[in-house]
Amino acid sequence: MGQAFRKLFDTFFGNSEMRVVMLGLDAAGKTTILYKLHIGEVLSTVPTIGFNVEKVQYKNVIFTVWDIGGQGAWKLRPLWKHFFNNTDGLIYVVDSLDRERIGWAKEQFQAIIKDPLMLNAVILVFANKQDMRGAMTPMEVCEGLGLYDLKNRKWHIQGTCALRGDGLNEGLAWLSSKLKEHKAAGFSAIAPSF
Ligand SMILES: Nc1nc2c(ncn2[C@@H]2O[C@H](COP(=O)(O)OP(=O)(O)OP(=O)(O)O)[C@@H](O)[C@H]2O)c(=O)[nH]1
Ligand SMILES: [Mg+2]
Repeated sequence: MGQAFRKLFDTFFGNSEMRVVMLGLDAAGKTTILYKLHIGEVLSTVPTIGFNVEKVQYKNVIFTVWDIGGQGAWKLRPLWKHFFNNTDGLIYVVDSLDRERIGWAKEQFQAIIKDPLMLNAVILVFANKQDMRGAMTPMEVCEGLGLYDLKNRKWHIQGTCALRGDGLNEGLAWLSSKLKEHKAAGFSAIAPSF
């Protein structure tokens, strides 16, 4: 799994730096995914700002995960933009079993992708926990998040089981090819205005 992923990145990315941000409600499976990728040591920090940050760098690709699902972090929303700086790709992870909170996941997702610093980011959604009985299908997650209504955005949804690693490579293959196209077309993440 880790090997295949490494090969994929070696093939797709040159030397330009890529920033991929992984977000989603608590318990969606973000940390599990990060570890499953085996791309490097996961550095975990709890900044004074109030939410946990995990970081992995593999060559020129920096993956950052923020746990911003909690109510406390939601209140700190105005500060998020400082972390969206130079984001090329967004991975949004959904717990497909959590039907009750799909509305909350949508609200958070829509707020994130509408942030001016995220407007050029390509969007990969992981409909995670597909191994669980009663899980929403990727199509249901798609509807739940309002993905069909997105205009002028590059997005893709992938069913995953992070525990087994199913779907992760497929999703990341899509992401890396889109990021490559994006960079080739001259898109770049918008610099933040502080
Ligand atoms: N059945 C199943 N369980 C999963 C899957 N992915 C993650 N989990 C479990 O879900 C729980 C939460 O996973 P985490 O990776 O800690 O989730 P997180 O998004 O990092 O959560 P926070 O750090 O609390 O925001 C753990 O008990 C995982 O083992 C999956 O694909 N299937
Ligand atoms: Mg976590």
